[in-house]
Amino acid sequence: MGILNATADSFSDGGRFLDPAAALAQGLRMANEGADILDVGGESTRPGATPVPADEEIARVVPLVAALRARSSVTLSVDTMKPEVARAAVAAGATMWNDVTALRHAPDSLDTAAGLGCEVVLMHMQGEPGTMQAAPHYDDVVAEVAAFLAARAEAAMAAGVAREKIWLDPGIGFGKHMTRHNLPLLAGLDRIVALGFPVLLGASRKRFIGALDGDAPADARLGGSIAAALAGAAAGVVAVRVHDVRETVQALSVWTAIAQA
Ligand code: HH2
Repeated sequence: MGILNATADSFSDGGRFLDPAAALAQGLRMANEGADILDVGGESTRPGATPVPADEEIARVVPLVAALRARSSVTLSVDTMKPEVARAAVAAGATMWNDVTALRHAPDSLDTAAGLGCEVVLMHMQGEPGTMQAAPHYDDVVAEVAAFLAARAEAAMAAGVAREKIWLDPGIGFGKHMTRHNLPLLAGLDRIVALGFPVLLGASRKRFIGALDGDAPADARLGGSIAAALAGAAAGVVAVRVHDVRETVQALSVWTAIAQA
């Protein structure tokens, strides 16, 4: 899954793809590089990011989804917590709703997902985006994330989302201490996979990688991002959400070829 942020302030690529032509070109480039899914977002979720009103988010995301749909057969996902944005994106050609709040943000999130009939990614986050990194706490991070995701999958199915449409995501970096929580979660991914749903992993360029490498900035975290993607593949995740598609596809191809030899 290639990341396409039409935002001003995303932590790694903010501002680069706010221009519609640049965003379209980047999306087509990632599809050509081997992305099976493009995840289009119009609002950053990083701590301190400026909230984006729904109409502005729709104006950023929908023309981009429509333009990509017209030029490529790649699966399109919308990264939003707002049901009205998800509805507009699905009408424009998206078939997946990636929600970092696991359909908890709005009272009608669950019903909207059921009504749209699209695939949904339910991600774990402790707290709210603005404050989630202040003091995250877990007694057993893997068990607590797994229990949360299982409960959200149950809630989605109770609202009418089909079981086969549900994906789970441990939410690396969302209300998690950089190393004390993210690393055990990456080491315990097999227990999230064991819940029986396809799992998406988003570790690309995240801060824990910098924390393990002398505070390397976001644009110098490719090696660590690939290491995390391979750890995910080894644990059985179905997709990795990444900025650097070509390099990740190459790493996964080599890893798969070795595993099969
Ligand atoms: N991470 C980010 C955003 N959305 N969605 C899922 N399912 N999983 C993730 O790990 C995830 C996500 C944060 O990364 P990015 O989009 O690069 O930054 P920002 O939120 O600042 O736009």
